[in-house]
Amino acid sequence: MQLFKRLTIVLLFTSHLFCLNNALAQKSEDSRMDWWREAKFGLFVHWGLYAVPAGEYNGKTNYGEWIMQEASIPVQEYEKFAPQFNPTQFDADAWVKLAREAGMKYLVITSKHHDGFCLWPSAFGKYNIEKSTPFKRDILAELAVACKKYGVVFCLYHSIMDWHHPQQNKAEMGLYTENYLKPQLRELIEKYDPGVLWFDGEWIEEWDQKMGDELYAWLRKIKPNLIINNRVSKGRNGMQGMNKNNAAGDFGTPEQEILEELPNADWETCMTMNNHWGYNKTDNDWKSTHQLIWNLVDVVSKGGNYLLNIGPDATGIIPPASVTRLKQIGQWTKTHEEAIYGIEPWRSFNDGENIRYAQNKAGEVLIYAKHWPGKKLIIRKLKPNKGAAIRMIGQSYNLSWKQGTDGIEINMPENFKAKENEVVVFATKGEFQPISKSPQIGNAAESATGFKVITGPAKVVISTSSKNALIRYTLNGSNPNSHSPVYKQPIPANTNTNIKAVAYEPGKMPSEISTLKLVKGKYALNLLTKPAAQYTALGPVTLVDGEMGNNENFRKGWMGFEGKDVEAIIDLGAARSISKVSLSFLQNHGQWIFLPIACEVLVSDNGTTFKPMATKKKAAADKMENDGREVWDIALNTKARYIKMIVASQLRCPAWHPGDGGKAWLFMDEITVK
Ligand code: FHN
Repeated sequence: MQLFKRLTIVLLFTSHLFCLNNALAQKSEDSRMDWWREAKFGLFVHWGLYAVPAGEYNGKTNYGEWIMQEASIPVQEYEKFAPQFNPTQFDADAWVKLAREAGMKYLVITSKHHDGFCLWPSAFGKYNIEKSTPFKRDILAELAVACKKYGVVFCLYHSIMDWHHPQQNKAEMGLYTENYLKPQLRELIEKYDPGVLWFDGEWIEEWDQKMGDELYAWLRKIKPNLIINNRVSKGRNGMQGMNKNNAAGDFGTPEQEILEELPNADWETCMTMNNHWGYNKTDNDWKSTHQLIWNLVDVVSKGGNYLLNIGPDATGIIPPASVTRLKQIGQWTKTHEEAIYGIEPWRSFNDGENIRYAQNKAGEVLIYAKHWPGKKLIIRKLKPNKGAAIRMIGQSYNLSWKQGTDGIEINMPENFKAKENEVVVFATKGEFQPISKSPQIGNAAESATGFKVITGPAKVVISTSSKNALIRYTLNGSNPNSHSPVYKQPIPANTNTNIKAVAYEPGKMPSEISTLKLVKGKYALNLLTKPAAQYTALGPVTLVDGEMGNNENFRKGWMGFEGKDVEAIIDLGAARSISKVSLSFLQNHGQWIFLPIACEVLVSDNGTTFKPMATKKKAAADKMENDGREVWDIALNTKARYIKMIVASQLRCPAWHPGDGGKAWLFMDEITVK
């Protein structure tokens, strides 16, 4: 008996150790994750001293929670915000009720952001709500109580990076971790019992994977069922958020973007409603409720969670635009609960850009349409079982359907009037259908980016590798169908054209829709490097359309490339004399955007063999450099038809940057040729 008992203890301990080192590599069977996987939708709250300046400092108004760093505010200056932080309008019950009614089942609030200020009466240090502000109340305790009342799981964001603590430096990071970081984490767990610890700021050079993995194991010993994100250690692949190695963490953390594929791992996209995490009083660039609901659908169809952010102001008020959106989202989730909770990915998550699939525990396939489909909805990857009812979620309709030449046609109810921009959902039992291979429009580079810049008459080739496939296309952006023209020869074009094409292979469903946008620019530019999905602007034409990007809201008019060099070729159409080429770049240290370190320019007459002409170099980024646009003029004084530019990115954030080692962004805008 004794031996058996000892053996059991050893086995239990071993299995316990194993799960303590849970890496993100694949979805663990760990039941600890069940509530989180079921929850799907959470509220992120960025709140702290940065709400006092509300994004403004020295006349600039584009700051957020990074204001101390981006506006280079000395610690003693920034500490003066503490006695001004007195959020007397704060009402934890109202906040949590609003979140729950939006359909959110957990809440993650910044216990301590990078500025080091603590939103709870910590026994460690004085830089906290009780000892440094007139407010003194325990914000976290009030929220934890409200969360319990409404059945919302209380969770905490905690920054490893700390701009306030004097021991956060290479030499004393061990002391900072043992004497401050861990005692505060233990305090937070014991006082507030968070369901998730959401780490951030792990990119600093003072933190490494060994420290992160050890912290993960240490925390799991204190609270075995605690869930911890992958920013506790150093496995994250930049803003894409998933682990690229075996570093600890229970879920990946894509930020401001949604995975484009189905990963075999737990993940959660965090996103702002406007462009700032922390309160910014001038930022009214709000995503629509429709887009936010579609983001939620897009995420859950790929098995992820959606953590949507609010940035309350310094009085404790949630911006009205955020409240409106949360209430409108709640109106939708209330009638679509079965389409969000308790679902799993189906074998394919999409059918084009405006249809998503998922499946529920009853074995029905859910079909999500971004917009009201009109008389009928056409789907391709799912064929309902014979006689199977097609339900409309939240309504009491059973819809008829038939096999059409463009896919399965589901007939919408005659007398149902969907609201403008309403996501509609259907459910039925059925089987996956193999579909034809999508055609390629333009050359490989163009079909990868989805754009082609033209300066005049052009001919566009549509091709497919699948034999006896029929290609049908449209030129006005509408979806091709079985009545659209058949592709027979290259398509002539001489102006902005939105080409869409579908392939029809015998015995298969029509292919997914391929698109290529032809945009008329000053120069025929072939961008050989794919930009980040969320910084594509108008496509390559953005670089040659004469429109300057907006330095404040750099999502407008810039192309962003994360952690890679950029290559582009301009075709002048004929050999021309060229005095110089000018390229403009953006620098914004706070957003990890850096100038290039070099730009090499080559020329050619035939577009294949290029002769190096000039290179402009620049030392690696310097923290004292100003943010904003910089134009690089590179003299050529030559005659040629083609100009190739190879732009060498900073690639990684420099050692002095908080993002040290993290991927650096390169933002490009206008390229002009003189
Ligand atoms: O630097 C932080 C930022 O302030 C914000 O907290 C986001 C939200 O996850 N995380 C970091 C940027 O990646």
